[in-house]
Amino acid sequence: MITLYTWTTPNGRKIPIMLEELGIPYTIETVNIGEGEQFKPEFLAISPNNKIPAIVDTDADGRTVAVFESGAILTYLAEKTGRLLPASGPERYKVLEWLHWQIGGLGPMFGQLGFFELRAKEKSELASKHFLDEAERLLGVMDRQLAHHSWLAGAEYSIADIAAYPWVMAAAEKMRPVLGSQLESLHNVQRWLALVGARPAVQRGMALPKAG
Ligand SMILES: N[C@@H](CCC(=O)N[C@@H](CS)C(=O)NCC(=O)O)C(=O)O
Repeated sequence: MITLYTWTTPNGRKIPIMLEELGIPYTIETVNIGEGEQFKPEFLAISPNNKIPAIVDTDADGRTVAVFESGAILTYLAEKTGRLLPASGPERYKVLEWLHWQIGGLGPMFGQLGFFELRAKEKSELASKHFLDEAERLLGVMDRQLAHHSWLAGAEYSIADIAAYPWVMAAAEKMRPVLGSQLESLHNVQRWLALVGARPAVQRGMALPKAG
């Protein structure tokens, strides 16, 4: 049985989407990062970088595997089930490329843009411009990739799509005042958003975890 430690943020929603897609049993433990629950010693024992998401997978003999970092968790679950990540060959590395592109680029840059544009009490024109330019560049890269491929990493739906979707939705919703007009002009990203968003597992996963 898998226990998922997560919260209502883009990184936090990737793993519920994956687990819903896989249809394997799991339970959710919420970690309210607004209340500092990510610093509790019992959570740090699983996720020493004090960030969600994390999982603990316990097998029938009581042996446990704990994994933190959303990209590592998606890869672990894909390999455990043989789904959404090719086992070998060039297609595997296309999925890993776009997964790592999201983890190292899209997520951090959108996160920084959200901080400087929406949450920081002190405004910084330089920081806002820097992260807006980078967020727009990344969305342009994504649009060009999707001009030639149905899904982010190629012809098949994969963990790369699952990793990127909650972040692009955050750009379309919470970050709409800064990224909305560019996003609306990116027709390939719009097509992809509709395609991913139509999946029942994505709809269920995006509604998790329940914050209460
Ligand atoms: N690279 C990490 C990023 C995880 C992350 O930034 N999580 C945020 C929420 S979206 C968090 O837990 N923040 C709490 C903190 O920084 O104290 C991943 O992909 O899992």
